Amino acid sequence: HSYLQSLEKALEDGELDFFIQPQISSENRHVAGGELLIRWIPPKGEMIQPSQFVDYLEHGEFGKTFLNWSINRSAEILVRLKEELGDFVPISLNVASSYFSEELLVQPLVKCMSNYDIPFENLEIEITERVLAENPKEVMRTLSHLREKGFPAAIDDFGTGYSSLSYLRKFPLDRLKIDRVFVTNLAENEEDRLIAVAIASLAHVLGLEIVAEGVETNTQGSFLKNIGCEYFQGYLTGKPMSVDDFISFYRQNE
Ligand code: G
Ligand code: G
Ligand code: MN
Ligand code: NA
Repeated sequence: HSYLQSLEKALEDGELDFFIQPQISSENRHVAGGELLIRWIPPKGEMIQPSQFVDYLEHGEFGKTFLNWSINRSAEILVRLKEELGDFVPISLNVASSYFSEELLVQPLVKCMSNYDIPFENLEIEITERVLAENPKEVMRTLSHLREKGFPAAIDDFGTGYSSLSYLRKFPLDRLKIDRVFVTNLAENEEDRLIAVAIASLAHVLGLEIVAEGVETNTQGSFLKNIGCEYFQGYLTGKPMSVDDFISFYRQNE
């Protein structure tokens, strides 16, 4: 019995589900949305973090099955948020490079969101900077299709992936997520502060909004707000939590 088989069974048995990590507006601290992060919750025992199985989500047949499940589950979550909170709350979905195509990603997204009657602007697609650098042509095509349809796109883990600036300028993106390696030591490390400032000005020149990841303290938060980061995502704003907990969290922060 391989790990992959256990994972396939876990998906069938409903043991995989999304948690949501809130993103707040740096301006008024309201919940602006959240990132979907997958969790394996076995009926007995500890929750399993995605680092244990993320490779399987990003390759082969299971990756395809998982992506289709993810799209459908995102739609169900959006509908649930609307029912509970009175309106859609935008969420973001991580998509692996192997599936970043019009056929595997954009068409199923359009079909599913249309079936559920969800305006496409409510589901943002996150792609890591690494992927963008690896396969710029295909990524560019897929991003253009997403933009055409009205799905927002974000570049994730920014600062860790060596993307060329000439490419970055041409990609139809909406938001840039500063990787948490530049956020963690902001208070102590002058070099990290300078890098954060440089990334923020680059993002704004490119017309991208900024999400700072891994924000844990108010000191980091005020620095990031001052350099123009529009959104925070990190333990300061909330850990990844179940959809039920996210709904309560949202209500408390209204
Ligand atoms: O909390 P955290 O351990 O959730 O997530 C670790 C990493 O796993 C994330 O940075 C992300 O890259 C990846 N990840 C989490 N959820 C998903 C998902 O639904 N799909 C894909 N492809 N990757 C995910
Ligand atoms: O998609 P991405 O690789 O950015 O996923 C975010 C990862 O970072 C998840 O594993 C999540 O649990 C983790 N994370 C989110 N907020 C914080 C934080 O404030 N501090 C730390 N150390 N990790 C965080
Ligand atoms: Mn992400
Ligand atoms: Na990230």
